[in-house]
Amino acid sequence: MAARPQRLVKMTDDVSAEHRHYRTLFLSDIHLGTRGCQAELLLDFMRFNDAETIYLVGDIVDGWRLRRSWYWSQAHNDVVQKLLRKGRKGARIVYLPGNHDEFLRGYLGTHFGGVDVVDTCIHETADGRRLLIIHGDQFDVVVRHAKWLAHLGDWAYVAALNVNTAVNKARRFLGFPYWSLSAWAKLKVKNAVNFIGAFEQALSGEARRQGADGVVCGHIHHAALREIDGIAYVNTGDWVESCTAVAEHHDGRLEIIRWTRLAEERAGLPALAAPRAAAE
Ligand SMILES: [Mn+2]
Repeated sequence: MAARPQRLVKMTDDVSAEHRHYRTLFLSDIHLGTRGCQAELLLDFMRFNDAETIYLVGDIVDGWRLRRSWYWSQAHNDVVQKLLRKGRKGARIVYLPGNHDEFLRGYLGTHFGGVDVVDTCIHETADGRRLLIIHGDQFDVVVRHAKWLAHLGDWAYVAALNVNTAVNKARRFLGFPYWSLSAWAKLKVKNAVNFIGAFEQALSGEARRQGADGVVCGHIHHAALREIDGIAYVNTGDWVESCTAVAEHHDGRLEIIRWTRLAEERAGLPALAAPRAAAE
């Protein structure tokens, strides 16, 4: 769990306006359809950043709120258009639904508008590492009961994964919103750090179980790039508060990009309003 510094860790506060082309871009937790979504900043990011492959690692559209309060501005439209345009211009786009865009889980294995929809997949980096790509909500119950499960072993772990899916299916059927472990944990501030640690352990553990060298996930709105017990743990962060993405360079190096260009440009003006996410 202790993060030991490694060459891959580099945080970029990108204030230059030069165009970058990466091998891969990983984005998650954009929450289009909510007021909290920083669509303008994301548009600006997409203007200056391209990649051969773009992974949308879940919670891109906020489908739960889509049924309650629905917020869709021109900028939200533009984000979708810009992504699709990148697809038309040759970028491979892979969409891995999360809990807020779970409605897309009904389309797993399909391909529409140049976008592949899958539950999880393995990405191979230019330097030959195999990374498990997954949103992460699949582990909410595992994380909540981490201690218990450690005692009970593998079958309980698998059972917990199934319970997580079943509970949220039932809640959806009954018209309740997704029960968010992380929102619940954040309410209990003292537990928040424990919660993030447990999430990171669960996800890197899953990568190891699947024989991967690392994991790229989202869900907890907390960008990270470090090694946990020999497994690369990569979290793409979000476009509600932190405005982060993860990029793979052409040599396989991974990097967290914190997109602050517009914010810098607007320096002197009041800080960009960044409403806090209600849930992951
Ligand atoms: Mn999520």
